[in-house]
Amino acid sequence: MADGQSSSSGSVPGASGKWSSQEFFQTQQPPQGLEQVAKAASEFVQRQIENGRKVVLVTSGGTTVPLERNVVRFLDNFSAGTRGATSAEYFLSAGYSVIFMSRQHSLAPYTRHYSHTTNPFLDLLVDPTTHVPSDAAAEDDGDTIKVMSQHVAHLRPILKAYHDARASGYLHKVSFVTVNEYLFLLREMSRVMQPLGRKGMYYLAAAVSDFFVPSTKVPEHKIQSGKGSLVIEMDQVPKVLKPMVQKWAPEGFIVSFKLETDPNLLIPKARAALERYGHQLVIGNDLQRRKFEVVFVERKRRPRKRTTTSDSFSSVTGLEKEDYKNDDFESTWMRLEGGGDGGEGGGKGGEREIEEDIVRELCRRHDAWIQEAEDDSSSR
Ligand code: PAZ
Repeated sequence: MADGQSSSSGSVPGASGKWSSQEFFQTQQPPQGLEQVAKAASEFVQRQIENGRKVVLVTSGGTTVPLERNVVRFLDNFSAGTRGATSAEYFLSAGYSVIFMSRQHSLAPYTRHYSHTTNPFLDLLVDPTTHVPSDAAAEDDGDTIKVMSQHVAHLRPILKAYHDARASGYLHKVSFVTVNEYLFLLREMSRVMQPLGRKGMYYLAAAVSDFFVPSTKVPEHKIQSGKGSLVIEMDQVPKVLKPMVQKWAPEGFIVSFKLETDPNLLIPKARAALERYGHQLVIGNDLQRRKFEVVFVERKRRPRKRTTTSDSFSSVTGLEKEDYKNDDFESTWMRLEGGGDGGEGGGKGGEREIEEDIVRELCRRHDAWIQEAEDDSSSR
């Protein structure tokens, strides 16, 4: 196949349950309004290029697999989008412009701190019927709703960063719901970012379904009960990292995430992904430990760039370097001291978040990646 993936066995796309990305994009329905979404993103990218800024595509949240075309039921996964939303904030602070491609209604940068489950916004507000007059912040002029004074210190910097991000024009949002929408959008956003060359980073933190139901097999109406158990046959979602690396974003700095529940699979699967797709980095994480422990798996650097991984990590606490056998790859664990769980919406005031360390290390690697190309062109 043109994209280098194994084809399905018959002439019918996906006949064996396996789809090449080419077959997928030729036969599945693109999301409505894709052209306009791509146009808006392209204009955003052009503005960032004019301003000389680096851009990162952050994918975030889970994808659904609808079981009916008039969708009543769908398969989903656990991801709330914490990793993506949190990382997007740190990328913005690090001077990146961000295309935040997330699952509709999942957590978003800044607003994530006041998720309805962990930190309901109404709980922060003064109840005008019981306000305490001695509390200056609680005085009610009948027109204004006040935030309780004990929450102001936490809210103020977040509110400022939120407004700064909106006013700056450095944050662009795109949303998806289904895995099909995600795949079409990923291809489109990658193409749109191509003109950035090495200044584009791709941070693929969304939890993407490995299986889907092709459009030809999705019933139009709600599946009826009464015939006993329901058997659903799903096909394998095409592996799009390979065409992404080779065609959609050939110069991009591509970081994928690998989630496992069996810790023994984490590094072997991450290495296999690097070998198969040839991108820059896989960040492995275990479902239960993902908020305080991740592992960077990457190819060993060539000798001419002798900023070793251990050097580049030296400023981060809780990191251990570990050469994984004597081969071409190395894995580096990153841990938050104390192993705290920041909760669904992220840390409460003062708690450290592992995304801060992840993003700092990625920025360093991305800069080296950009520099490498500049060195190459000046030595020619
Ligand atoms: O969204 P969240 O913060 O709850 O979880 C983040 C994550 C585990 C989905 C992410 O770190 C990740 O591993 N994404 C890739 C998952 C995968 O498809 O393997």
